[in-house]
Amino acid sequence: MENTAFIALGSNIGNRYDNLMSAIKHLVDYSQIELVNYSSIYETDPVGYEDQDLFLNMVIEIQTTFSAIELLDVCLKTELELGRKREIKWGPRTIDLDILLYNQENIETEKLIVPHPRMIERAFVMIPLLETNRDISIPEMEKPLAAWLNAIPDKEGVRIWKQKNGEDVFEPIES
Ligand code: GSY
Repeated sequence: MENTAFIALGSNIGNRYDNLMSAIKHLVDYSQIELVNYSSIYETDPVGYEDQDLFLNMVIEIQTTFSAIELLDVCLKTELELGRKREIKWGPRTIDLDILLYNQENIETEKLIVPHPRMIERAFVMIPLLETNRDISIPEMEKPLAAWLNAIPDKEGVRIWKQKNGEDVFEPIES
């Protein structure tokens, strides 16, 4: 499959772990999507609207034959199928799927901006993203992503919850 994309997942309603795993299963049910790598799961303090429950966040790397816009539609459909209702902006959510990177492309349409415009400010995105690939870079940015992470202030709000390769191993899809 010719395209590589990184997707951030977050959940802070219901069984947060099941929501993350179900979202990944929904995505890989499409023959056009293959899971290549995934981060550990982190428990994170809410950013933006702070009076809400803690999130679980992670990042996955996929390969896909979908275009970026098709992938966005699949992500939105998955959010809806898992019961997400868009109510309060920045508020609690069953599942949130954000396309962070799509190849090394800069995409700017009404529906989708890639690289995700707020990703480099968010420790809950950058820490799992860099776990999947330490050398990752963003199109047209001189510094590697790891250098941006150093500048983010709220890293203590992101704590490991389930380590990918620890004793408490998890696998989103059975191999
Ligand atoms: O942008 C994703 C939804 N979201 C999150 C999140 O996933 N994690 C944390 N820690 N805070 C958040 N605020 C929003 S909005």
